Amino acid sequence: MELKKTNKRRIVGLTLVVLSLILISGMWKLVILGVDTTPPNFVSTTPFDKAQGDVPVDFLTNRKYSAKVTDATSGVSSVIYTDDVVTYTVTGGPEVYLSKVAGSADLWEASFPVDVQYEVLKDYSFTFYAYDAAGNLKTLSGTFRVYSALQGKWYINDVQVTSPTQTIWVKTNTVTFKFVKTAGVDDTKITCTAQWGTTTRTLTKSAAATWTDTVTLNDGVYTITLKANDGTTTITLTLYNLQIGSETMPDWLTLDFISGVLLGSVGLVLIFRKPKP
Ligand SMILES: [Ca+2]
Repeated sequence: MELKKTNKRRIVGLTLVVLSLILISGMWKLVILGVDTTPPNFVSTTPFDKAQGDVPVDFLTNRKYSAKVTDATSGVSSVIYTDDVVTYTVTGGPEVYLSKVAGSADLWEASFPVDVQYEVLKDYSFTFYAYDAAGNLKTLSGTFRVYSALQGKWYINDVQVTSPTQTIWVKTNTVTFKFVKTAGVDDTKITCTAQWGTTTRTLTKSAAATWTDTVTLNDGVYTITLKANDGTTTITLTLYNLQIGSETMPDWLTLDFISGVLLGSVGLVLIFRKPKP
């Protein structure tokens, strides 16, 4: 009995020694084998195909390519971007490698190479490539176009012109026209004019996205056509009733000279009495 116990102990001990030697020598390796045959999925990209619309001009100032890419199985391992400009004009490489954005689950970004420039309203072909950890590849190709339609607000002596039927009263003969761009292409491509009769005034850029012109006008009623052009399209606003000078609004047309109030079917009617000279 004693001999059998000793043998058992010896066998167990020897087995442990052999297992230890295997582990120490590295012959034992833990291998996890996963199967992933599905390529990554593009959720969104910038730039994007023109079938989805124009890429906003912010793209030219932000100077970043970006892609949201997911892969549920092995995960996205790399995202690459290329287009006509990146491929043919940039020295040092035909493509751009995007980096995963820290703190984001699936956003990848890369800055434009320094010498890359795009023009508005020109078509460029692009391709994004995304690999997962298993080597599956998904590509996304398209044609993009950069443009944002010009939008802005017109002011006359800081009163916003909102409608052609609006009447703007100006007591002084010094009139300032102002256009403030709220969306659109680069300021250098924008021209603004104010026009009446045979006169056309071109506004000058006075601040970022702001153009102004100051002019002295005789008393009277003016029809003013305001135009802003971005090199491609012109937006026009015509104001039919700009009243210049104190003569256009009588002094006596104030509450001091109300001589009566009527409440009729048309609403409240105020009656003014013009004082005798
Ligand atoms: Ca996958």
